[in-house]
Amino acid sequence: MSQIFEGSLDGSGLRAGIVASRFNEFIVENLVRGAKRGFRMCGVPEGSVDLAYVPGSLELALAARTMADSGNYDALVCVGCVIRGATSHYDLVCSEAAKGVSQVAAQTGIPVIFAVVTTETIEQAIERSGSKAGNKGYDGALAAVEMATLARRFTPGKGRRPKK
Ligand code: INI
Repeated sequence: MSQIFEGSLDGSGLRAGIVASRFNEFIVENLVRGAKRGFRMCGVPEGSVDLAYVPGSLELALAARTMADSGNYDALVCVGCVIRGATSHYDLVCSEAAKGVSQVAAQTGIPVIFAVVTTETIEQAIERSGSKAGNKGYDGALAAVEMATLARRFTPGKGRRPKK
């Protein structure tokens, strides 16, 4: 019979990193808090969650790459905020940031989650960073744990079933 593989939200034993942009810091700090809460909820101890700051969302990917290459992390979450009303190059920042982060994941094999709030208005950004539309940092942490635990299913000695 074919097999079905799934990750879980049991983050015990995982080492995680949060990469946070300082741009729109008043929003991003709520995403950082959300991401920390998400990891805590999944049983990742506080001491196993590192935090790195970068100037803006365009720098998230490089810092994530450096952290991924260190070999110290099972999963990373990138948090940031891009608001259309506040920038003339909104589309460029969003697409380059997203592309960069997904490339790091693909190139390193480590889950790197894009938890950047991209909105038309400040009000929408507030909604997605802990008020009525949830917290993208929290969601990102859960996605990171699910992806890291999924990866473990394929790692020898950590849950992979031998081929018959
Ligand atoms: N960075 C963001 O994270 N959000 C933004 O809304 C934003 N705007 O408005 O331009 C932004 N720009 C900075 C960019 O990410 C880089 O830090 C900067 O261009 C230096 O490389």
